[in-house]
Amino acid sequence: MSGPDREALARLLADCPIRWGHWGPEDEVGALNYLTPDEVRAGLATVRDGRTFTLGAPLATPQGDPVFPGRWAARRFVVADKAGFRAGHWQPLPGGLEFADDYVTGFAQASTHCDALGHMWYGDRLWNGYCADCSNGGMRKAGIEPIAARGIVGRCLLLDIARHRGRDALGRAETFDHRDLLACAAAQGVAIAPRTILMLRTGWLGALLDGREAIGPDYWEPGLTFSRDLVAWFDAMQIPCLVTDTLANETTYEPRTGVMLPLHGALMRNLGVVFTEAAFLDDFAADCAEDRRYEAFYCASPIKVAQGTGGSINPVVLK
Ligand code: UVW
Repeated sequence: MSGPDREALARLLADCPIRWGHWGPEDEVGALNYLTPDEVRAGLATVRDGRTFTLGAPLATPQGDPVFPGRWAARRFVVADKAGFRAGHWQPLPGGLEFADDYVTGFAQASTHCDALGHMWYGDRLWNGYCADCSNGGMRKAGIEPIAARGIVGRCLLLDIARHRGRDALGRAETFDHRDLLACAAAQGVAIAPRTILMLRTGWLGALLDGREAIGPDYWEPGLTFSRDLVAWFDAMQIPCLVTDTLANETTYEPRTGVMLPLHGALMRNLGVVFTEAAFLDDFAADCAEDRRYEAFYCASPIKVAQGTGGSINPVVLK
């Protein structure tokens, strides 16, 4: 696909709502402000039998992690292990204690992760109007630390788009929008309440992890597709956080203009919606399909990378 001009995204989003200043000039957590103590209690009220699910995909796997093309997977290097003690590279601590140590390196946006609000921008302004030069040498504004300090806690709702379409997983470039979310919710017998942490399952990550999908040079993922109505819906519903089982939380290109990742601009930069990507939703989704309960309590916090653009996250969901 040939690239659109550099102003195409700004034109596409020209009439979309922007929430800069809504939570004051110093805000760095955006729509997470919607997750008030009342919302946390509403989330807790969904918990009935104490079953728990974690959504983190493996990190630093030998076969390579789910990462967007252009990034590379996290790597783990063994620094200390029993073999090292046997070979005399390491000496036991006084008293005899031995240890295993790892060194892990990789992109903040590798495998399951949460994006800082300043992670992507256009027109030299990032979330809340901060100058994009705040990103120089580390995110001095709208980095991941304020999100990690606050945590992402509230009521979540799984919308299982793949199951709703009668499939294990959506295909390459397959799209859906807010009307599909409403139809899926209706089919699941649940209403989408305002201020809900939205979890959208495409089945894509499960397919990748078991080898039915691959990230090739013509990668184009399934997911939400941009429209002004969709952005207005997210704004009106006060969605604090979007969680999906794809790498970018949206289909890679806006089909009519070829603009890449417009919802990163419209939702993350302009509305302050926090993105959690590459979450493994299949086990939780199977449970929801069985008991027909799609709402749950969601509790997560990314790792606190100093001035980071994002951080690994392993959300815990309770039913
Ligand atoms: C992409 O993969 C581009 O998404 P993000 O950078 O938001 O993780």
